[in-house]
Amino acid sequence: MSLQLILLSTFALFQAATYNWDITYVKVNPTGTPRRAIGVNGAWPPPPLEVLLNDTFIVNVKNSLDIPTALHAHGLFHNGTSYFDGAAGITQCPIPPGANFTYTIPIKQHGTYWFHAHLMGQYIDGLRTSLILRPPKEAYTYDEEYIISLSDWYNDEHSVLIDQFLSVYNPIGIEPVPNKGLINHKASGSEKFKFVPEKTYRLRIINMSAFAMFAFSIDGHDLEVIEVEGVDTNKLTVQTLELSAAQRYSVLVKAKNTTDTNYLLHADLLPDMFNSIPDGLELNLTATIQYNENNTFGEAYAAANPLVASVVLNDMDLIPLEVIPPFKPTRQISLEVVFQTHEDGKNYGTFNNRPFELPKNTPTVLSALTLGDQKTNAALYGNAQAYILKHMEVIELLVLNTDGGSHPFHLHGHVFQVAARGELPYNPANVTADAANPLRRDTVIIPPASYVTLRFVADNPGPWLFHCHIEWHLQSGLGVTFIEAPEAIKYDIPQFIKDQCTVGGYGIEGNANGKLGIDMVGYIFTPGLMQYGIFTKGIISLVFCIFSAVVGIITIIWFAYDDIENSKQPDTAEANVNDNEINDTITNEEAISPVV
Ligand SMILES: *[C@@H]1O[C@H](CO)[C@@H](O)[C@H](O)[C@H]1NC(C)=O
Ligand SMILES: *[C@@H]1O[C@H](CO)[C@@H](O)[C@H](O)[C@H]1NC(C)=O
Ligand SMILES: *[C@@H]1O[C@H](CO)[C@@H](O)[C@H](O)[C@H]1NC(C)=O
Ligand SMILES: *[C@@H]1O[C@H](CO)[C@@H](O)[C@H](O)[C@H]1NC(C)=O
Ligand SMILES: *[C@@H]1O[C@H](CO)[C@@H](O)[C@H](O)[C@H]1NC(C)=O
Ligand SMILES: *[C@@H]1O[C@H](CO)[C@@H](O)[C@H](O)[C@H]1NC(C)=O
Ligand SMILES: *[C@@H]1O[C@H](CO)[C@@H](O)[C@H](O)[C@H]1NC(C)=O
Ligand SMILES: *[C@@H]1O[C@H](CO)[C@@H](O)[C@H](O)[C@H]1NC(C)=O
Ligand SMILES: [Cu+2]
Repeated sequence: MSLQLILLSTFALFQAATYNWDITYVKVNPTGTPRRAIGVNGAWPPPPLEVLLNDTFIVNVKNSLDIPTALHAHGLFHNGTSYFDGAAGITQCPIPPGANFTYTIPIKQHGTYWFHAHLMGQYIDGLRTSLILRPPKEAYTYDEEYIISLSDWYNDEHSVLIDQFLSVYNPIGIEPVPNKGLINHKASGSEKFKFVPEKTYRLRIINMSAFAMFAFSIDGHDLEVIEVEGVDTNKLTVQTLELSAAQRYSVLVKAKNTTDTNYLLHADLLPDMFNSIPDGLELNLTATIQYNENNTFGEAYAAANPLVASVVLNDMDLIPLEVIPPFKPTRQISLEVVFQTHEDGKNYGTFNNRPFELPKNTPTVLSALTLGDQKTNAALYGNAQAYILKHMEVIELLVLNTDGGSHPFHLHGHVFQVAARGELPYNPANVTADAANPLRRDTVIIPPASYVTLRFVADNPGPWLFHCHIEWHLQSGLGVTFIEAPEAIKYDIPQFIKDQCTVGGYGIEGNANGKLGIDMVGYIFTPGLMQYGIFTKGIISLVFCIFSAVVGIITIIWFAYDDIENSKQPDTAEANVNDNEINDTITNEEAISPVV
């Protein structure tokens, strides 16, 4: 029996939830201003996704855009298959226009997740939807369920906004402010959730925004939190939840016993981070909790306005149902959030002054697999800002936010324990991290002038991003890559992924520069980085740079001379080769600009 047959018959033992996604441009108008969005199979919003625990989640992607793309299942561990994490440039190459890519993801988790583009801020253009993973039996019983997705919406396309944002004309890094907020991809006031008296509803609230932060509440109703990002928790009753980009909660809501009145559901955009509030941006979004189609909002609404007396969730109070005592860290990594203007006049968001960028050539996962005994040399991963983790090391990330804004940080491939959170200055002597069973989640908000300590075990070999989920900040460099246990990576990358790298002009082996060994000659680092010196052998590399520059100049002169010689006898074949090279360079540069 061939290997393929064996694989097929093994797969047959499991069910698969298969989705065919043709990624296309679609004309949409959710807010009164028509624009082009990125949708699926000619429609927008993309369909919601659902998979049963232990089934295989399969998405057959066909890229019908004129730009590359990639898709990320947010919050999934991809244990043993990190090349399906969808982080373009890190775990795969971008899917070239016209190409197909099949994500095959065995589902070992349950809860509320989402699926979104992970390249160049494309999800801002609408390529985002819910992903619900269902266990055979939920931890709590309820009658019905609604998914409530909250997102921000811009009248311009991401490419326009990114150019404005990462520009010398924006040296202090003012982020584009959304034009509208949407509830379930619809304008405020349009969405209705029908409630039947006495029933219990599970609301799965997903913040899919690129920038805005929301406060969520329902007039006259308490929210009983039961899940945070795939982790079931003890019930905790609150009236308001604040969600930052990429965060999710499930709450149980008990319906009233009469149909006298309808209620408003609120998702208020918190404008603290907005530099200014554009005309027409309604901050307080609403939807209807509809008990009675003939009634509007009665006295109960005014009396029960949660803004009067509201308990806001402190996520640190959530206690996971599955008890995991605090991990004992064996290594601390300290990451300080710094926004500053760099040598090229642009404002970069960084950890420890080092802006993250995609590798210029070979994607990180293929470097980790092919660098041999150099795979633990962090410098060879270029501006991916690699930290090499040893297998089973217990990591404590100390994240210091000295910035004036809140940032939601997301770790791929894990949930982390939130051991402590507090105001700066950080003083280890007065940090109390004593919860017996600390909060676990995959995206955490760090308020201005605060720190958090996050703990996880390096038990998932592969390259994993840790980044700010405010899309603008990731674009400007606020991320690092953990190369987790590169020596323990067991898999081989499927051939079609390597083929797509080749088509896109990327390398399939060696360092971020696409060269074997430690040769980083010619690699262009992010402006401003040189002064911090990530190379221990910086001076040697500088000498090599100068050497290669000189060689480069000589080569150009030599080729120019050669061309003059050739132009006497035109050679069509060679001209074609040159054309291709030029095209490759263009595709490459577009795809590797400092965006994910
Ligand atoms: C899922 O698979 C695991 C191990 O493969 C097994 O222990 C578990 O019972 C399965 N769960 C369901 C719901 O099938
Ligand atoms: C991509 O998949 C579609 C089916 O979804 C198929 O028709 C098409 O030929 C495939 N394209 C390539 C380049 O393989
Ligand atoms: C969603 O996240 C964004 C970005 O952090 C935030 O501004 C917005 O208020 C959040 N929405 C909700 C409903 O929490
Ligand atoms: C309906 O709910 C209200 C408030 O929760 C309670 O006072 C009342 O007794 C309930 N009525 C019935 C018929 O259950
Ligand atoms: C919008 O909601 C915020 C709280 O989320 C509240 O402080 C403010 O008064 C509301 N604004 C309006 C116009 O209702
Ligand atoms: C709403 O009004 C319509 C027409 O008067 C009626 O048929 C319907 O039953 C009413 N619905 C409720 C929930 O009372
Ligand atoms: C923590 O330590 C600092 C000194 O760095 C001190 O000023 C502060 O009061 C301490 N905070 C608490 C809560 O003890
Ligand atoms: C990954 O799988 C290994 C081996 O089964 C297991 O020990 C580890 O806990 C898993 N890690 C995650 C994050 O799922
Ligand atoms: Cu941020």
